[in-house]
Amino acid sequence: MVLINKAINEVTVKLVYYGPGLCGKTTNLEKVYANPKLENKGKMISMSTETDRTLFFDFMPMELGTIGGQKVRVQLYTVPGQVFYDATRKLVLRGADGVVFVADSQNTMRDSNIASLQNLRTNLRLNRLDPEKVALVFQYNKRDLPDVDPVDKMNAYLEPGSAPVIEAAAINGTGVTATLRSAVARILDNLKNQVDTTLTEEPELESPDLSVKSGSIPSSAGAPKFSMQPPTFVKPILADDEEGRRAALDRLLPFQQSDFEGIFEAMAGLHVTIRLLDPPLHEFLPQTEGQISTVARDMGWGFVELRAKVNQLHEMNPMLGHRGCRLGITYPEIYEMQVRAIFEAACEVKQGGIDVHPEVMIPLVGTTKELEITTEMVRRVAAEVFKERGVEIPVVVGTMIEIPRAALIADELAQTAQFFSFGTNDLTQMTFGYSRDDAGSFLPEYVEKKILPKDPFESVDQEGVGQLVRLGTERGRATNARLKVGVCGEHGGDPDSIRFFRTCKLDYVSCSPYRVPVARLAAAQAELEFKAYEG
Ligand SMILES: Nc1nc2c(ncn2[C@@H]2O[C@H](COP(=O)(O)OP(=O)(O)OP(=O)(O)O)[C@@H](O)[C@H]2O)c(=O)[nH]1
Ligand SMILES: [Mg+2]
Repeated sequence: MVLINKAINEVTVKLVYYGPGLCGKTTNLEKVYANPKLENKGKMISMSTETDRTLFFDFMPMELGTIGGQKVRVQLYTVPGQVFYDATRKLVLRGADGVVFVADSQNTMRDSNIASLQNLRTNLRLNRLDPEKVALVFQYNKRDLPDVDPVDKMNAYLEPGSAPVIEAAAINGTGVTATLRSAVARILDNLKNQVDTTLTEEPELESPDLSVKSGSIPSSAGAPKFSMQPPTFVKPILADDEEGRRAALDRLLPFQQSDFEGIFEAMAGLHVTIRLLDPPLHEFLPQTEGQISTVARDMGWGFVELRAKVNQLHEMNPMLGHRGCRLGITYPEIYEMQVRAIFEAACEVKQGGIDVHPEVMIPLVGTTKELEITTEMVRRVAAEVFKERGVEIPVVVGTMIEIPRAALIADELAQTAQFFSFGTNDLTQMTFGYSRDDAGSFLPEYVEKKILPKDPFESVDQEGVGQLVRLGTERGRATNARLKVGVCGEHGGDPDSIRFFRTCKLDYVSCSPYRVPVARLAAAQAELEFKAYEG
């Protein structure tokens, strides 16, 4: 909302930087802040998580001097890009006069850019702002990287229409000021032409419901309900001994429990699959010197001390390192805390009159022993909670099948697991021996040279990885005919892969919320096709 102070001929406008996670919104503001040519800036206020991801917003007021006889003040905001911060994004957009949509130009970010732009439009409407009229500027960021899509290609999928498009490498400061100027110019144009940016028709009251109704929710992705920064797994992992870990985990427990309660309430009686902590260690650890010093201050450690600890935990191949059930077995208190949080939450919600069906999923299992140890732990902790609370809930434990060895021994795993979920991202990575994070340097050429028909991380490799899915399912069901089997990962939203999974007789696919509509349609089509075929 433009604030005009006629007495001193001054206007204040609100400009929001929007875009997918890690596209560079905060970096834009930091570069504006650091640019000595842009004078009269207020202090930049950032509220971020320990890993520098935006938690609420970044904010910086600045004066742009006199434009067209009017003194112009701009309030710059960013939103948190991570998918689950939607409520905050909506709030920050309130009263925006202009939006810079920062797209991440890397070719792997296409879907995230599209989803974020769609989410921007929805949230503008929910704030009674007309997406067609609010001053909008597109910034295609990270042009310095090698794997970026050409501008034409991005234009084709983002359809900026008449909105200006500015190429940028915010990290070097390139395009940052041009973006800001362009956005402010658009806002002032609107002002001059007296464009009313409020929506004339009634907005849909709720954003379209894209929630996965029975999906797997990584248990580290907590919906933010708190006005303070919640603790994270960084402290338990950095702690020197079990006692230190337990103390840090005790602080984390209420946050996890509260997240699970929210999830169970929202799912109201539907099955909820919760994967225990899975990401590789380095995703929790501070990386840059700035991050290390923030965490050190927070933990009351010395910088050098913490840096040494981080170095000690450094792994050469984190995706193949100390993660998933390996972490859960060597630091059992981590999984115990998560399981306690799940069942405390389940009991609480059930006592409140809502039916709950939690299913606990163990990640990265490669041997029967790993599954047996973790399953026993889940059942033991759940039983403790039930005894303390006087409530009983069925305990269902299953496993991810994402290590090729797990697919091969699926018959044995099915003696313990009550369900399987093929994690086809990791399964693809480990079957091909391609690091998913590094394959961008050769996969496009492989596809171009027809060495591979498609990027196997986008559409499942039916010939190789698919064989493991089929075989794992058959072997698992040979032990337990009623075994529920599904798939989770990017492939769960890819129509060709979904059709293939149907031929393997999988029960469900799980995918990111934005892919749910496509996945549902593809699953329905596959079902009809096979019904017709099978007569
Ligand atoms: N190579 C390259 N990296 C960039 C560029 N802009 C930002 N980055 C990097 O991308 C990462 C994310 O940048 P941020 O500015 O924190 O992203 P954000 O959009 O604020 O992310 P969230 O708010 O946490 O979703 C950081 O490591 C930046 O250094 C760029 O132009 N080129
Ligand atoms: Mg940010």
